[in-house]
Amino acid sequence: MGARVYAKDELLAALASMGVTDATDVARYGSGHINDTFKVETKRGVRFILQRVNTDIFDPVLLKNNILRVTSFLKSKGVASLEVVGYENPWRLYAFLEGYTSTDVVTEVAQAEQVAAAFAKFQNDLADIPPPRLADIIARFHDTPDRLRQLDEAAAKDVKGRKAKVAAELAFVEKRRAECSRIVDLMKSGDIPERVVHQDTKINNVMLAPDGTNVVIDLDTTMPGSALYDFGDMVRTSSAAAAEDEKDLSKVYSKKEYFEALVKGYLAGAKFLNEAEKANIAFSGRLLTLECGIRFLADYLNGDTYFHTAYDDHNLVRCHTQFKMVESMEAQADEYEAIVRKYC
Ligand code: ADP
Ligand code: GN1
Ligand code: MG
Repeated sequence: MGARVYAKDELLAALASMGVTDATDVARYGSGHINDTFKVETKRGVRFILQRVNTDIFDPVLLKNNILRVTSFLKSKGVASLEVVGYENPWRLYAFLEGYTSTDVVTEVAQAEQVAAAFAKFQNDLADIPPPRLADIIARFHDTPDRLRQLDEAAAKDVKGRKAKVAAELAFVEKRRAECSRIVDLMKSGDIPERVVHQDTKINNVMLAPDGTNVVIDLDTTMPGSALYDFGDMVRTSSAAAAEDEKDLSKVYSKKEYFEALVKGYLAGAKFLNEAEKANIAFSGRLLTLECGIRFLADYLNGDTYFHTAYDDHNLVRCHTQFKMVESMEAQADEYEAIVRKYC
C-alpha cells in the first residue's frame, strides 16, 4: 500500500484535538511499515511525533488501552519510554525523543549488543506488569503455522495473478514447512512460557542514544508471547549486513559478529530464560526471519494490502532479503549454536 496523502487541515485538526495549536510544520517521518507517522514542529520549539494508528490492522480501542497501560507502568518505574502526550483515536501524540537517532541497519558491532540489551531490559521491565493480561492486539501474531496458512490462502486466491512469478519462493517455504511449528508447539506444551514481550524488535524500533541508554519504541504489539519472538526478530534486522529491501542480494547475509553481539547483549539481560528457551535461541533467528519473509510474500500475493510499499515489487524484494538471510543463517547454523553455548 502506498503512503496515504493527508490534507494539512486534517493533521492540524488532529493536533488541535490533542491540545497543540501552534504547529509550524507537520511532515512525514521515519520508515515504519504500519502507521502514518509525522514529525511536528511548533512555535514553542517543542517537537512531537504525531501518528495515525492503522485501523485496518489494529483494534484502536484495545490498542490504546494496552499502550496506556504499558507506558504508564514503565513511567511508574522510572524507565525511559514513549511519553504519550495525547491519544484521541485514531490519532496519538508522543513527545519527540530528542537527541536520539534511529537506523534501518546496524553499522557497528556495539550497536547490535546495545539493541539486544535494550530489548532484554524491556522484557525484564514488563515482567511484573500487574494483571489483567494485556490484550492480544493481533491474534496469533507470531504463530508461524498460521502465517503459512495465510500464505497458502493468498496463493490459492492469487488475486493479482502473481503466483506464477513466485514458484521458487513458494518452493523455498515448502522445504521448511515442517520446522515452522517448533516454537508454538513448545508454548502449547508449556515448555516455553508466555511472557510480556515486544514482538516487533526490528532495529528502527529502538531509538539510539550516544551514551547507549537506548529507548524501545513502537509498543503496538507489546503483548503476551514468547521471549524468542523478540530475540528471533532482532536477528532478522540486527544481524543483517544490508537493509530489509536491498535489491542486490550479494550484499545480504547474516553477519556472525553482529549475531554474537546480539547473543551477548541479550543473554546478559535475559537471565530469566529457561532451558527450552535457551536451546532455541539460534533457531528463533531463522524461524522469525522465515516467518517475516512468508508475510511479505503473502502480502505480495494479496496485492500489497498490509505493509506500506513504495513501488510495485517492494514486498517481493523484502521477501527475497528475508529468504537470503534464512539461507545465510542455515549455512552458519553450527557456528551460531556454538556462539549461543558460549554465552549461556
Ligand atoms: P510503525 O508502527 O509504522 O513502524 P513507529 O512507531 O515505529 O511506526 O514509528 C516510525 C518511526 O518514527 C520510528 O522508526 C522512529 O524513527 C520514529 N519515531 C517514532 N516515535 C518517535 C519518538 N517518540 N521520537 C522520535 N522518533 C520517533
Ligand atoms: C512491521 O511497524 P513496523 O514497521 O515496525 C510489522 C512487523 C514486521 C516488520 C517488517 C504490526 O513493523 O511485524 O516484522 O514490519 N508490524 C506489524 O519490517 O505487523
Ligand atoms: Mg516501527
